[in-house]
Amino acid sequence: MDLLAGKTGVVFGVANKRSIAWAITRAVTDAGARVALTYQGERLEKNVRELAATLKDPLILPCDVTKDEDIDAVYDEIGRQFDKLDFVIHSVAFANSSDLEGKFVDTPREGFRLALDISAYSLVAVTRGAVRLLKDGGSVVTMTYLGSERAVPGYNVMGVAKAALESSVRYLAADLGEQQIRVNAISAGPVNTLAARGISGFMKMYAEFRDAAPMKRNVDVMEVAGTALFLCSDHARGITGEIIHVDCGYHIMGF
Ligand code: NAD
Ligand code: 0WE
Repeated sequence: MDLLAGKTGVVFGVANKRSIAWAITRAVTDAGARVALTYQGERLEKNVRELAATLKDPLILPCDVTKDEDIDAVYDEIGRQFDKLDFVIHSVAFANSSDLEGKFVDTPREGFRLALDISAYSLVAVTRGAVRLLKDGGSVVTMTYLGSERAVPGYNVMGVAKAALESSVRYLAADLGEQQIRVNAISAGPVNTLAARGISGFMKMYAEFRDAAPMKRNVDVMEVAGTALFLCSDHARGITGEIIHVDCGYHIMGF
């Protein structure tokens, strides 16, 4: 069942084997796709190259999403190596750790700017760069979290960035629909990635999420990856501008 046979994609946001982006990479490559992976900086290059060694014909490129010239270079090289692109996975977020604790009201201007640049504007930039290569239309998928819709203690400026990201999904979907380019987000429940584990109180929240969710369990990262695979496939060809919750039903509950 090669859902993505003959398709090509680019994945932004693999840092290590626990990254949601890596789970998505495995799902789409298992389904027959060829991918380009980008890594944030030299610190992560070795990691990403080791992971990519398990893939068939991967392309590995550096990209700091705060740099327009990096994004341009990624698409120039993809244009040279792949004829065209069919999907883009955006799985990138960052806020200063000092802004993910304490009160949101104390967020400094620079912390706000940084979080929104990396976590929201970057979707606009990587989508715009991809358009010329998404010749037959395609699918852009980004990752979000419930903290965009609700005030989750500690998520703070990341919640504001995710609200901007989700709104960007709708405006991008409106702009690019005519070209059959679909833009959607997956709102995942807490996933035990290395980044998440670095957040104080994450494990406690992870356990409380499980008890409150209708399904009484946490989300498995492969459930998120499966949804991304679906969104990249022709089965989702009528879906754009959507935020799909993959959270074992957590968000439907009052308390
Ligand atoms: P992760 O740390 O594995 O992934 C985050 C990625 O962002 C890393 O690969 C990092 O290199 C990249 N990144 C940060 N700054 C960058 C920059 N300037 N340029 C390029 N790349 C940069 O953690 P993850 O949990 O897999 O997060 C992936 C996405 O999923 C994020 O958008 C996150 O908000 C979202 N998400 C995570 C969870 C969770 O609980 N883990 C839940 C819902 C949504
Ligand atoms: O989007 C996220 C976290 C993204 C993230 C993680 C870090 C850790 C390291 C962004 N920036 C940084 N900066 C760092 O220095 N999630 C959805 C996971 C998450 O983070 C939380 C959560 C959940 C869930 C923070 C507080 C409360 C809940």
